[in-house]
Amino acid sequence: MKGFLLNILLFISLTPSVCVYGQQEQREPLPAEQEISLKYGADRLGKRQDAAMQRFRENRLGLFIHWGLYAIPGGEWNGKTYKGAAEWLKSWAGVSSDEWLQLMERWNPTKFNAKSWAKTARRMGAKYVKITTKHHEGFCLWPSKYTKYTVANTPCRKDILGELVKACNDEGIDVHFYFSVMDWSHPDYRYDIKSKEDEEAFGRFLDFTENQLKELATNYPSVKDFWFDGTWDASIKKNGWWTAHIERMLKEMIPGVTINSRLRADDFGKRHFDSNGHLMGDYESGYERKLPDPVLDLKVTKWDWEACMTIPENQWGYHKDWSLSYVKTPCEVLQRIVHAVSMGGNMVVNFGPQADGDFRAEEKKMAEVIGNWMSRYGEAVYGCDYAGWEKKDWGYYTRKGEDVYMVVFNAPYAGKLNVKVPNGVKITRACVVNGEEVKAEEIARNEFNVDMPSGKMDGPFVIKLTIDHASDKSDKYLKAKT
Ligand code: JFZ
Repeated sequence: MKGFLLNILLFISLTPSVCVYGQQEQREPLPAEQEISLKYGADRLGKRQDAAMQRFRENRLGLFIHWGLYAIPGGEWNGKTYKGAAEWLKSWAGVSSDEWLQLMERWNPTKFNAKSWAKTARRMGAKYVKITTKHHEGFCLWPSKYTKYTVANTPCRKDILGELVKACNDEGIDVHFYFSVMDWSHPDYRYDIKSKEDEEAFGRFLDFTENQLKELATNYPSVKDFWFDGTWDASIKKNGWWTAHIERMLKEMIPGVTINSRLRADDFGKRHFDSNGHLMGDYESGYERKLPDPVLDLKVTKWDWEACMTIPENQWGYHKDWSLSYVKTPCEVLQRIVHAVSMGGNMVVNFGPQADGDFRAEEKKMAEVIGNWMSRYGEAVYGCDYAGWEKKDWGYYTRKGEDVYMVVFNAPYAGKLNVKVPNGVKITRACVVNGEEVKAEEIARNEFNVDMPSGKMDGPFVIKLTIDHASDKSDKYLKAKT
């Protein structure tokens, strides 16, 4: 709890006063007869079951990429280093938009190679790349015709987004678009609507944003997902109709496209979950610091969700100095990936490439270690879901059909991994994935001990359990009683 409060305080202190992030409070949905009628609430109840959603869900691991002008100063402005998120530097250092956007003259990522980014993602085991088409600063990685602040007007001139989409598609990697509605470069953006003038300006801004989204969907029709951000301001909350309209429009333009809950606000400005407690969009978008508790938060297994995480603390864009905060180890990153999957969610791990277009050494190493682990144990991640078994201290369960995986992060000195099985379930075989078979012994009713592998395990490992739904008649503990 203390850690949680500290995180919240840290987060609030890092957050400029102009924005208030929407909290994803979710309460039990109201009984149907007490529901209020909403024009812009959830479009659907329960999980989407179509093939595109299935694919989103089965991919499970994504690579987030935050890349924009902020990579150039890398957290430092006029000789001063700012500890906050590098992609927010404009705000921390109080830089005007005009001055900030002059960074475009220095946008010349000579080492950028879309193919090598796509290969890094694939080797890491990521099934999709989520790329910032436009972050809060307003600079577009594609040559948008609706603003001059784009890659087209830089020394590099390349359509970074187009190249990446093509390279990823060639590698069999899905592309998801991050898009910030809040745009610091646009004079018509408003944080709130307090006058007729605000209303008119923001109306023009919404048209501009809609045009950009249409442009993205038209020019890059293989995009699989739009991940909206920068939607927490009062101005957008007062225009819930627009968020519902945009979701519908994109879905008409790109059949199967998936959209995160952060886009949406309902008739009353309620975000993520509507005023009746129903999820809007196709999946809840959350953050690593709010990963659901594996015991207390099982409600999240009722809907699709995706969390994203950074390697240092809350640094998404490139920051020169990673010594300013704790930097997670590959094992800690893996644990969060598996934690998410064990509760029916996806995880997106973030990289913030350098201004020259290369990934920093720590990120390359991370991709390699995660990739090696995924190539051996990935079957416990891809296509897996919540297993429905009681959580144990040694790690997490994931499940694919009748196969249950034990992903062990904390090896017990006792040498036995205790497993509580649901009623009527027997473990008939236990085998380290791509390794030896281990003994699974029934030690009490609904309880097994699985042996630790005899070989040396130099990191988290996975045991695959084959299970059988034995009838109660064959249950020796039940028999002993009668
Ligand atoms: C937002 C952005 O402001 C940030 O720059 C980055 O792009 C990130 C992926 O998204 O930041 C947030 C928004 C909400 C939370 C955390 C970071 N949150 O609800 O915990």
